[in-house]
Amino acid sequence: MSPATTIAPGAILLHRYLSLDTQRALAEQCRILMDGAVPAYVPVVRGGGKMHVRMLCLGRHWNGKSYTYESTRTDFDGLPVPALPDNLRALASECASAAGMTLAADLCILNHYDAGGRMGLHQDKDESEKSIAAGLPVVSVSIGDTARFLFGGLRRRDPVMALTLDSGDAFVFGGPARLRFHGVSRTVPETAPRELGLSGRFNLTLRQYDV
Ligand SMILES: O=C(O)CCC(=O)C(=O)O
Repeated sequence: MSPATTIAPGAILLHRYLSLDTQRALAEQCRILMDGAVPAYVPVVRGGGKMHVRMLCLGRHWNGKSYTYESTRTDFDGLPVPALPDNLRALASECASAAGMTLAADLCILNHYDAGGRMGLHQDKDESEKSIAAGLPVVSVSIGDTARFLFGGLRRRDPVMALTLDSGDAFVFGGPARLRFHGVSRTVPETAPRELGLSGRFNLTLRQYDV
């Protein structure tokens, strides 16, 4: 049983929650999904900037131009979003439960960070109003290289703490932490467990759009 550390009210870190075998299977599944018939891509967001990750949404597609969810990728290639695999839905609910919360995930944003990968401070607030009002958590699962994860407050200017997210970690933030700003300032190349045969870092954020 991996220890659950409360980082802030509603924000729980499950350090090394996933076994190496599970990490290996997930890394392989992520690779296959990202290079599949509906491949990952680098989103261009509203202001015209390119994100610094490759992204693939499952279950619902997050449109980086409109900041809304949709069933086809109208901001990119018009392809239908792939289904959310059952094992990822189950993983989300297991992690949420280990953190004392409940989640019936219906979507996942899967990102791959290469050596220069990062993500600016933002809130996850594009899920339904009901889901956010209920404080349903986001479950974030990390596989591969270690990341320097930034976790701030409810306002952009609030102080930010830096956490280390290692391969196999699950970070769950819901309830009063659901709308806290967060981001990734950098990844640490070559830190992924060798057994994964993985270059870079996968991060899966599992969310529940609807209540
Ligand atoms: O990669 C991470 O740890 C965070 C990802 C994230 O913030 C997001 O997908 O919204």
